[in-house]
Amino acid sequence: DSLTTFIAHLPKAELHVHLEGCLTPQLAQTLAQRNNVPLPNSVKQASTTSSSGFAFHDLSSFLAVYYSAMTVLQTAADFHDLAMDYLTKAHEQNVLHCELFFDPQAHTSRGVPFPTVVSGYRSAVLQAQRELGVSTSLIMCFLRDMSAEFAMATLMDALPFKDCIIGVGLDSDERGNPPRKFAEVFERARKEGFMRTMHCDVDQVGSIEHIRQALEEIGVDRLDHGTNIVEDARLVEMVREKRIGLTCCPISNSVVCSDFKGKEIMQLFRQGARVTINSDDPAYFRGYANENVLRLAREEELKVTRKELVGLMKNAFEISWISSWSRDAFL
Ligand code: ES4
Ligand code: ZN
Repeated sequence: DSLTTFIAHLPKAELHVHLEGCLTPQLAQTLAQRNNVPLPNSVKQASTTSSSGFAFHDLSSFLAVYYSAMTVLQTAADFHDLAMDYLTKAHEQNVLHCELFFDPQAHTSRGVPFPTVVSGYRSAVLQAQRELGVSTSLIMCFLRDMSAEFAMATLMDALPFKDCIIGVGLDSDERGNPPRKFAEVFERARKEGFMRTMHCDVDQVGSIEHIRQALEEIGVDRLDHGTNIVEDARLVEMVREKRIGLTCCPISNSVVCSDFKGKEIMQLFRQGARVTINSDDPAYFRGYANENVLRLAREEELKVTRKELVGLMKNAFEISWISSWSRDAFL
């Protein structure tokens, strides 16, 4: 219909996609064969179910499947192919700019060297720019359920790769792993010139305290999810005033949270907070950029207008970490 067409044609930016979350069961199968490694059970299951998707029902079961499937990633060529697979789909959906999360510790902890991961991803970034015209940069996430020491060592590994890694983030299991645990790592990252963001999802921890720490103690440049900030007028005023962006993910939320959070997203947007719509782990939640925008736009009671859809996408370009010169070209 005309709404679908409108969204498909809208120029988009993606600021919250995990590269490892772009691994489809099909690609996992190809890589397992190519590398002669056993097919992880999670992938076997995904390929035999009638819906041909990974099986999980909440964040912990999602993360278990997510980490087990990525063991098929072994060589720089694998990381390259994974990123190209996603960037090709993004390009088909008129995504002009991507900032892609990746989880190096999920690979280095099983013996894949850091430079193998980043050099594979980097060659895809360059190829996408060259062949598809998609501008792309990488955001390195620390796994918050691992130690701060491991995160710091990973930050040191990243220093030679500042040409393609634009910032750092924090993801994985939030329970018991507050932003404060990584204060020193994020301070060093700031001094090294990296932009900084963190996953903060009230549904995982039951309180707004992690959002507060990320904003007030760490001083992040962006918040990933963070939608429940809507409950705290003082923090909403802070993100508005400091123009701190929120990267929200409707379809992901509909699986791992109580709700897709459309009401909160639109309330924040209408209050002038820089909210954006993103796809998180598209191969797992089975929704790319267009599907996530459509999920929000289709919700009758939210009464989202086309002008507001343009505004949401404009926010994404505005809070992106591309140079202000290229940003002006997009806007
Ligand atoms: C993630 Cl949905 C989600 N939550 C936390 N960490 C993640 N890493 C990849 N997807
Ligand atoms: Zn995420």
